[in-house]
Amino acid sequence: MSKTYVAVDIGASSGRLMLSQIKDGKIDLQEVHRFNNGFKKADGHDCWQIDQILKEIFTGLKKVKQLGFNEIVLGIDTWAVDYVLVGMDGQKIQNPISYRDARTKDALEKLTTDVPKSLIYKKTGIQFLNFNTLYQLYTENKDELKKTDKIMMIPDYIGYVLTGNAVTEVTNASTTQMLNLREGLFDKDLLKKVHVDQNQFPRLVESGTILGNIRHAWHVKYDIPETEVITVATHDTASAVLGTPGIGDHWAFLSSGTWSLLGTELNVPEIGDLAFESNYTNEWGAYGTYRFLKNIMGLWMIQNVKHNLNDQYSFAQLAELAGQAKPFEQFIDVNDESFINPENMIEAIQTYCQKTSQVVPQTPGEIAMAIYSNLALYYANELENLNNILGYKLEALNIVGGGSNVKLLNQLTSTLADIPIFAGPSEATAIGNLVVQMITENEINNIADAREIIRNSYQINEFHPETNKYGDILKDYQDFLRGKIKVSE
Ligand code: LFR
Repeated sequence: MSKTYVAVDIGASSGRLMLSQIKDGKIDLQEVHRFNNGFKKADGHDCWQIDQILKEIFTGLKKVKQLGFNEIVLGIDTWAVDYVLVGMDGQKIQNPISYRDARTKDALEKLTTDVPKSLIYKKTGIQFLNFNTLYQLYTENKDELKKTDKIMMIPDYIGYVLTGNAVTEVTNASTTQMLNLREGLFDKDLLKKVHVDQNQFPRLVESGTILGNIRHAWHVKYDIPETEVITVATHDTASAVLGTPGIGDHWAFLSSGTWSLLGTELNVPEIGDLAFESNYTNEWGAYGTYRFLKNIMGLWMIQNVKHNLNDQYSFAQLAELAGQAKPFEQFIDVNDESFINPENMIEAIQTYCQKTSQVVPQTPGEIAMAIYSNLALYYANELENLNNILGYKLEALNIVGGGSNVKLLNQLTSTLADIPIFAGPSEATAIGNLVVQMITENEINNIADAREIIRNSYQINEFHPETNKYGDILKDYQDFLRGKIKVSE
């Protein structure tokens, strides 16, 4: 009988506790608890409700115990780049501010007038996103930073509250854009630039390190199982890629959730000129790998549209309505800044189309189709980019995460990018979190075996290109992105 494992997997829009055991050589997965997540305005900033998140974790753990499990292993993964400032008294100084908050709007530009982008890229290999921890810390109040004993990334902070032990796990720490690739440590010059001392970050650890047991006080207070916490690949995207059952060496992944993370796994970082110019990232992975990828706006757009429509349609209904609308009625650069955190996503899309003198989508179906068809175009364009940078052709695209269920999007992408798609599992992030726990506990040998087990445990749906379906639409879109098709401001 295998041990009982629980993944705490928290994304920007929801969190869940997934319980798992290995049964008959397969990964058995059961959702125990699910809750909403999101940021709220407080003191002029978009803040995560970290205490509420902790409460939900305890509620989930109590449910695990009620199901009859008295002893478990636990791993935590969340989104990246955000952090909690912890004071000398071991308590958080303030609620963590979301990476979508406007405070970092100009920070990237300001910091990189002093320190050249090419130098930062050579040191870190990380893509330039104005919300990277580097730029967030740059905007942080200097006095507040002085009062800070420890800076903890979100999943490390959760692990710290649970166990009392503090570490900085590398898959997530690499997204700070402050880790030096060559030295394997925080970069001294970049730390200096943001007035942070190396000791303010707890010690760096690899994924698959035992953190410790949950504190006795929490057992007493919440009636939860005996729990050993393992520091897994704490960045959700790192876990998602580990949970992706690709075959061979030349497969691409698309982790499709709030963000679309499109890329491939490498054993050596790729920081050449083309990678730099195309703003590709080399995030550190578990077991000596790198996630060579790009952030694409992703399902965030449709999540917001759903809210804007007062949640009267489910995601499945929106996809169905999209299927009844015409694709490619307008070109949208989905990574345009105006979609990062708009007041109203529908209006942001409509304004974009007006400004670029294109057809303005009106009905929910038209809006959803505008999003899906342009996401598919963007994916196809980036796959071509990836092939160019790598110098070889990626042979298949594995889509995981909630977005892997959107058949319309999968089919459009397969056809536009002319690539076979393997879709699933949708819970790859939780699964990636779990398999690192299982490898650490010696129940699975290594990640190659884990991926084979995942392949055998879940249904994977295939999509194949439809020939000659959309003519030169991808080329036209690429011209649009390059600004060749003039758009009026
Ligand atoms: C996905 C993700 C991305 C990261 C973004 C912000 O959930 O972790 O990898 O770039 O959120 O943290």
